[in-house]
Amino acid sequence: MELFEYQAVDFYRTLLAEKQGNADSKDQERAKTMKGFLKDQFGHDQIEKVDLEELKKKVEGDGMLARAKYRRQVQSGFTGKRPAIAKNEILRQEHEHAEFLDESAKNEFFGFNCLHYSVSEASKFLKVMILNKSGEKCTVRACTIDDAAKAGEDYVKFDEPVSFERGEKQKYIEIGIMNDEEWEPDEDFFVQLYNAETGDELDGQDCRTRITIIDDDKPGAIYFQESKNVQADASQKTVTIFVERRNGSDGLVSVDFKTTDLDESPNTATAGIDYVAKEGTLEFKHGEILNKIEIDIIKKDDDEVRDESFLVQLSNVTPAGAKLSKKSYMVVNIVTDAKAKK
Ligand SMILES: [Ca+2]
Ligand SMILES: [Ca+2]
Ligand SMILES: [Ca+2]
Repeated sequence: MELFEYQAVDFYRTLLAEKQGNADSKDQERAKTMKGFLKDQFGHDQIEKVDLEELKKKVEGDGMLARAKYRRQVQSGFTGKRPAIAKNEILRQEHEHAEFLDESAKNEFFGFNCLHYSVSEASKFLKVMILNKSGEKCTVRACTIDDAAKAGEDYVKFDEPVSFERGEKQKYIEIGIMNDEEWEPDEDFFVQLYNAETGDELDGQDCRTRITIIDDDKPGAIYFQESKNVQADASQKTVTIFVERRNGSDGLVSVDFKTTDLDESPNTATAGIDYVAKEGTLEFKHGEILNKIEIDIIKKDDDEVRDESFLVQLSNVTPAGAKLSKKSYMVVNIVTDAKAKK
């Protein structure tokens, strides 16, 4: 990161120039980065309120650690871009750290050191650190709160007093994470700290931490098995169209299907005359990769030579994580002699 080629005085020069409207576009870029750093280190971005010696410490001297952490935080920032994850992969990550909060925004006695964790669904548990800032013997209550992630479905409810001995400045609690086979979006819940005696929610931005559960299930994509048209022999009672699930078979996936006449041409098969219209929903249970649609063909005089087509259309795949092939329809061709036609 370019920021740390700068000295503390560069912050003053650049940001004051910007305030006076004397910054060119390159300086404005720089100013933006510097302000981000100030906000994280001081809780605001007003350079005139920052003590030069303080800033020097952060930028040049013993601020090495703060800078490294800032850099790490920026790089691992959870900006909606989820990590790619394999099925059953264990992944536990920390994102925002409370040390970047302004002291006045924090609770005096208790707090989380990490304000946002992410954990993969297969991780079984997540350890969350609670700080006892006074170091005295004391108790705080920690309790989970649902957001999109629900206790009993996605994680194990936690609601317990956490006690510290004198001198014990931190402690981990363990939150159970529940695994399943169904695709879901990534979902959040919170852990909040409360006064152990009164039950009041504790003030301070570091008294609540967010946990994102990262889904690891691959519901796959739905395709017709046949890549060309399906040939249906006119002598048969039914024609079978196979539908496959590829690139994953986790959880329940469903897809709607419906027969449709093509057009008005003589080679169009007409529902009710040439075949029996049908619509419905195919369900692929967990692990299932093959399904079929059966459509009845209406019998004609033996001497009628047949060559007529209709469509089977797929639509509405669920859940949202499952995909549908670009080719979502199949042409079914009813012919007098399917073998000869092939
Ligand atoms: Ca789940
Ligand atoms: Ca899973
Ligand atoms: Ca899942």
